[in-house]
Amino acid sequence: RKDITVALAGNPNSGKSSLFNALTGSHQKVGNFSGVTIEKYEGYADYNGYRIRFVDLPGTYSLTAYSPEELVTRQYLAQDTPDMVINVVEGPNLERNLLLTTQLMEMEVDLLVALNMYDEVEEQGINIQVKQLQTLLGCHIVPTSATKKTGIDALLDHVVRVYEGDIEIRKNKLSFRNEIEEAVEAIAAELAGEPELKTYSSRWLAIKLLENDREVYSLVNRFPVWVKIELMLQEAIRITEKMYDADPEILITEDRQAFIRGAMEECVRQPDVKRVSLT
Ligand code: BGO
Repeated sequence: RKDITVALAGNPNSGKSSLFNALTGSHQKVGNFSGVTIEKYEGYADYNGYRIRFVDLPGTYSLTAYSPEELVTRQYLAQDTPDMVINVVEGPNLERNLLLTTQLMEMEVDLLVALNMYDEVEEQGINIQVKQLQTLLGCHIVPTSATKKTGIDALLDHVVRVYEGDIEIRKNKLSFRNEIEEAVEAIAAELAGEPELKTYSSRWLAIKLLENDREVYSLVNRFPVWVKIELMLQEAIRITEKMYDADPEILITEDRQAFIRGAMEECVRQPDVKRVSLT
């Protein structure tokens, strides 16, 4: 028997708990994430000779701001390094949910998207080009309905196939505008050489430093390479202030939003508004 560990991440109300229940049935226990009072639900599914262990992470809209839920999620992904992450997204509210998706892409985890509430997507007549969205996000997408229990086996099947490398997809990077992208890559290259940071994606650390993330600052500023990185950050700020009259943090947020808007335009058609008949 092979063990696979999968973390579930998603916005509050995306149907994450419902999906966790559908995946694990009665094989569940609850504990706490270390050091905090946030409950940690764990469970497993036995599927085709694999024991797939699921950890239900707290619901979050983002991995940027500071709430205990966001910190727990980040810490778990960076330090416990699950084999993959299923990002549960609310199909009818895709645009808002993709903000977290872009940030999971930045963490460079192996990602699968459960396009949940797909029953609602169909009922509302929303058209989602799943193949096209897969290419843009650089991960497989499985339509699910946690309440109608559809797509559950397909999801388990994808977990196994991604784990075994049977299905490949080119991980996609959300590229920022040139001035940011250059700074991200240069800083990431400096961080990549630090053995104590090796469970972290150096690209993610670089993005977070440019976003002024205090937690990542205090993680990184104790290493000798910090002296050089601090200068690189100052230089990035100088350049973006001059060119855009804005600091990198603002531009990174803008670029994420632009990516999401582009993805929505390319892949999602809302239903035609029905004419109200006046009889
Ligand atoms: C209520 N399809 C549909 N149609 N609904 C779903 C699906 C799905 O695939 N998945 C979940 N829901 P959570 P988080 C509710 O509880 O799992 C529904 O926060 C209600 N409750 O049933 O809790 C799910 O863990 C009264 O809805 O989400 C739940 O991510 C009236 O989405 C809600 C209507 O799911 C959130 C709905 C008393």
